[in-house]
Amino acid sequence: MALVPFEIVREPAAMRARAEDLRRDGRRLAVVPTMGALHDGHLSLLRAARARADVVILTIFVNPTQFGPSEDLSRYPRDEAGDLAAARGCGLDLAFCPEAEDMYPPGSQTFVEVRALSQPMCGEKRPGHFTGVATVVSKLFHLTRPHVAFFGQKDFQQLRVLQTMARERFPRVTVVGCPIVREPDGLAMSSRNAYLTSDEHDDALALSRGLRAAQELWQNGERDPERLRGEVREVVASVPRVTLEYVSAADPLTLVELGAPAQRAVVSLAARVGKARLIDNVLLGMDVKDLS
Ligand code: PAJ
Repeated sequence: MALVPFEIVREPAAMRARAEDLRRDGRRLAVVPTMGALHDGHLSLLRAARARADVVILTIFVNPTQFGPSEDLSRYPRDEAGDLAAARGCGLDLAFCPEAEDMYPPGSQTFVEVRALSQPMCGEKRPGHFTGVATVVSKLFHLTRPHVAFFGQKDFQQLRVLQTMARERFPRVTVVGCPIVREPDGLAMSSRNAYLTSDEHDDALALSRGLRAAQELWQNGERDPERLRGEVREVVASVPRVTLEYVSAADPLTLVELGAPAQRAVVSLAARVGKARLIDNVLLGMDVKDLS
């Protein structure tokens, strides 16, 4: 039995007031921030939240400040009714679905920047992206007042940026990283997979295949970061319609590229397939739940 009746909140001030009330009643609050177009990856976060809190809050907000001028903000998939139905099946208690003008009143000029972690990898290709992410999640934390927040390993750099922001600015919020949920064929689930034709979907399997090959090398004792990167590049290069943006083998805590063998690594990539920009990664020598 749910502790509170399901509700949808749209006004930021009403969200903050509701969260304060729930806290005063002694409830433990979990938040799962999303941009909607929910798939099983998002639902896995909701289930993890359900297991660790009294009240599960889902936020659905396509955050304009994390999209570059030539990116897919206007065509990002949206399906609020479908999202709410799927999320309620996972025990959602409250959905916060604000409007952009309410999250960013005209003239807004205060942003949150997590410096070093936002620079490499996707940060190089998407200038300002992680500042947009850190800014909106900071606003969402202020409004939903969570005890615990859930993010996916799928967006590994984002997870590290947000864990660092939380440690420095919201030390009482526990940020939990959850494993990547994949399609049965290996493709990491993503709202942007909706942009792929079925041929492109098949091409995109090269990404998870490349990462699996690197993981197998690691399991066989390979620790040379350049060999791990090379393996991924080679597998992905066998599918000409996949354009790699980068392959990285970095320290999972600092995201600094490894220059020498290490005891743990995150091997990540970004690639373009058709109209989609896809990312994926594999964590080697450690588990996502051990990051904080
Ligand atoms: P979005 O892409 O909707 O993802 C919301 C959350 O779901 C993120 O924490 C993401 O890592 C997680 N997720 C996505 N695909 C996943 C998969 N296959 N397996 C496990 N988790 C997965 O990430 C964002 O939105 C935004 O940047 C946000 C944090 C909401 C800020 O706007």
